[in-house]
Amino acid sequence: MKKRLWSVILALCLMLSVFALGEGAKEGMWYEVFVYSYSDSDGDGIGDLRGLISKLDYIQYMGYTGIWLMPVMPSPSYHKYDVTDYFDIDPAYGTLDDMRELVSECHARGIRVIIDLVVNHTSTRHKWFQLAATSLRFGNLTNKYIGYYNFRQTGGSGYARLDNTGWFYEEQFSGGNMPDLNLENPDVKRQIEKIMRFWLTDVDVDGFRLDAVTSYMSTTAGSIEFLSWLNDAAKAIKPDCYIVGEAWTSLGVISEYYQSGVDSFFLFPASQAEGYIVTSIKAAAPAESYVKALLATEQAIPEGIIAPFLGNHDTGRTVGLLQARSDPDKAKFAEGILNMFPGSVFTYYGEEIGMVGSGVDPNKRIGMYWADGEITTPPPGATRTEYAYPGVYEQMEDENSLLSYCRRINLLKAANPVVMQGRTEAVQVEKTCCVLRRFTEDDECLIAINFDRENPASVSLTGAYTLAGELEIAQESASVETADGTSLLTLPPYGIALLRTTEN
Ligand SMILES: [Ca+2]
Ligand SMILES: [Ca+2]
Repeated sequence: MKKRLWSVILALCLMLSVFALGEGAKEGMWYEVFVYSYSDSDGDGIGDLRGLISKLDYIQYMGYTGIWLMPVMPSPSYHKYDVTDYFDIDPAYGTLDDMRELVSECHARGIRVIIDLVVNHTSTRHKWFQLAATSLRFGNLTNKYIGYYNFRQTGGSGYARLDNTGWFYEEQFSGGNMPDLNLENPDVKRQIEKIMRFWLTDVDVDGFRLDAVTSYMSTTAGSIEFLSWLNDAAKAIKPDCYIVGEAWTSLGVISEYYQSGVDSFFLFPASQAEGYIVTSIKAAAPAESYVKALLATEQAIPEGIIAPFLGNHDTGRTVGLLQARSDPDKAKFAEGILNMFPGSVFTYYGEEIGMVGSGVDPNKRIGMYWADGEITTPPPGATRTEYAYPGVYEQMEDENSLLSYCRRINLLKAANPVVMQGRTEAVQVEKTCCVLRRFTEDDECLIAINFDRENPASVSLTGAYTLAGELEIAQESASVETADGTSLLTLPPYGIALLRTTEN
């Protein structure tokens, strides 16, 4: 009897702690999952929700606190960015009940779930477009669905002809059979609100990733206005939901988008080969380059959650960006310094094991490599499926693997949330080494980074500090020695350390 009571109390405590983790701060370690390529539960060659559910223990083990699912709604394409029904799950992925179970299994593990919400356009096969097109073909201009899209009788850039008619429809993503919705139409807005309510309440997701927000309207101001409306509508339904927008543009324009009140916009200028992270690693004065980019980002985004990432389903992967196919240390260090940006860092599935992929889109979205006998099938059109590093299970066994390093990053940040929630002040910046102060109103720490991959770095700091955590590349540790109110920090090559004042 007593034993059972204890286990009930223990279970309650566990539930409360998980609840506390999922609540409050929206900053976290996010993991982007392409369901198609992640894990296939029934052997039909297509990854699915039940496959993903079976891998949640792994995602939790890695320390990710949230997952972003690329579109899961019914769609004729493998990538599903052209939706035919906003209130269901694509049958290849499973059912709404599978989705509800996925969300509840995530929540039980302290993992939040956001889904791709694609409302700039629909599929041409969506019933709204089909009904509008049929009416136009019969010369009936009164059908209300015609107003859901932007039809006109002249062609031009961004317009496609409606087959066998003199009508053209707006299509910003040409050739994809993806007609743009008329987001100024109040009926369309009512539909979007209904869609958000369904996923936030009925399915209990924790927010959305908004696709292609710069294509919403013809001007930035127009898109921002629409985003403000969308954000208010979503937060009225679920006040703590998290929304992140895809504005693939410059820091200056991204900064304008934050005026909408949307929590985050992906920090595209940090990503890819020309982005802050990769260019800093390659720069002659890497620490200076990194700190400059970090401070400029915070200045441009004084409020709102920064959302840095290295690559996603539309870009090359980190190992390719860095030419690090046989240079795991460089790949680790890139993940390390990316994660020393504040905010919500997004990691694309497979980045944690150093997957490669470039060229045509399907190559960037190939199957997750779990083990030699368990490689998820690539999507149609993939021309290269090769893997530079071992699979998940092998890397889990290896303390020095990229996977183990990525896991240590997440654990370090979970133990020191100020890294995610704080803002930055440069304490010392030299050519290849920097010390940053990361602070919130009630917490602070120092982040020290050695960008030199050959030589250790030594830094003298005023005050007594202790090592609060570190990310070491090859089992070489940082050390701090304090005497007479001064601390001498030694960082190994590519070392990253967190320091706290000894009084804390
Ligand atoms: Ca399947
Ligand atoms: Ca549009």
